[in-house]
Amino acid sequence: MVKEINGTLEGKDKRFAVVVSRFNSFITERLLEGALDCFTRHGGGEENLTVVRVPGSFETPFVAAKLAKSGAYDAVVCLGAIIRGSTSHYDLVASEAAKGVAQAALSSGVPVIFGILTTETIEQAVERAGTKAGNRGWDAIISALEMADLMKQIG
Ligand code: INI
Repeated sequence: MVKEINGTLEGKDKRFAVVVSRFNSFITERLLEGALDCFTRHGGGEENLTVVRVPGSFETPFVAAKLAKSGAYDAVVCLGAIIRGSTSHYDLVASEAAKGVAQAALSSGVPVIFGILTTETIEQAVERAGTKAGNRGWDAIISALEMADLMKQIG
């Protein structure tokens, strides 16, 4: 018989850190609301969730890596909103944020979840922050729950 390993979505006794960018806070605070709602509705205890605010998505990987390596968390969730403007800044911030979040997970051995929106317009960001396209903060916690349980099983 084929052996299959799947992560559950159980929040009880899971300890998560959520790194939230202040930049575009009108979006990122909605992502955080979705994340908190998802965590508690899957059995997570508020006392097991730590929110850390950073200036922008560019700073997120540095802080996420520190948190992941601290040994205090089963997963780190990164929330941010990178919205294209009229300069190349978007591409630089988005590229470093994505690479950095992946690197934080690989270097720490702890799941670090990419819940950072990268959108062409403010409207696209609003759609993904609790309106018609769901809430990526909620989705990020689902991924964290699954990955944290998977790591427990794999060891
Ligand atoms: N940070 C974001 O999180 N989203 C953005 O859309 C953004 N743009 O477009 O500029 C952004 N820039 C700030 C950046 O993350 C750093 O905080 C800043 O460059 C200081 O290092």
